[in-house]
Amino acid sequence: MISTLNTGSRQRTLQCAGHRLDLSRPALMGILNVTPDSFSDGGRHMAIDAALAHGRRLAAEGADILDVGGESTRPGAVPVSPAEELQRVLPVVTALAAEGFLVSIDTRNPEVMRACLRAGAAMVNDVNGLRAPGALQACAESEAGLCVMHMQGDPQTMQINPQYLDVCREVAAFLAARAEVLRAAGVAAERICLDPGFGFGKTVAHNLALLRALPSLAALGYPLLVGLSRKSLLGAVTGKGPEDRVHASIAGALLAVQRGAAIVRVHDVAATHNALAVRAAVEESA
Ligand code: HH2
Repeated sequence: MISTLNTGSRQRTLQCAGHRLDLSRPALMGILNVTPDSFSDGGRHMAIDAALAHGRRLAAEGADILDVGGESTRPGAVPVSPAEELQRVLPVVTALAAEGFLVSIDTRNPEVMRACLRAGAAMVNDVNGLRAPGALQACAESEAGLCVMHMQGDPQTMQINPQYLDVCREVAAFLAARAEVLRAAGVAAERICLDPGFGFGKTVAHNLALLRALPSLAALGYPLLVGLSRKSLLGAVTGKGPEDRVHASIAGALLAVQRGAAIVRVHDVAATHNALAVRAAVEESA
């Protein structure tokens, strides 16, 4: 039996330090990778000026959150040291937060979390679900919004042979249990969102099953964040390489929102924003 802690009505906001993110309509998280090796945009925004310009462009195109990452977590990626990761992300987080943007730090590392929260990040996005020693403590003490993601294994080996008896039940149980741990550590429900972790220790069949099952994950009572943008699942379906998965990514974002996603994490903000505007026009005129 899957326990649901947050049994009240669906959360319509996510509290992220000084920002209250409106979730009465789908929110957009723009991806800003400051890495040499991310699977689709690695090396593009390594220079600080380029990263800041890209962040501002994503916001102008309609991103509600700027998700800054300094470590690729693509399958097979080699981990970077906390010092290296910090050197990449800290100037970018500091500058964009100072400009008033809602900045999220995409990290598994408690040291990076703490430094970025001090520098003005209002959200922590952890693909490891805040399971590293010290991660939960680093975040619980803050007022930041927290994204807890499901991942089977770790990035270096997770795609070798992912196995589940029932992927949807197992992911739901994991997310519900992590939300309970966060609540027990004093994190308010309004600060928590959950993510099934598309592509993180999952086959194409697992990813498709999870996409179909999003409504049952949304029923856990926390906002759902979904990241399908340019992922290999879309390559498997379309036969396209990462750069040519924009159209498939839009389809993925729309399907996710229709199935209950509150936040979609995307590379192609302008295109996704337009697609969601069409959806909103249809829904709101009904
Ligand atoms: N996917 C990636 C990174 N962070 N965070 C959340 N919450 N959900 C996701 O699905 C997710 C994530 C991987 O995508 P990307 O950042 O584009 O690539 P890389 O890890 O190679 O930098």
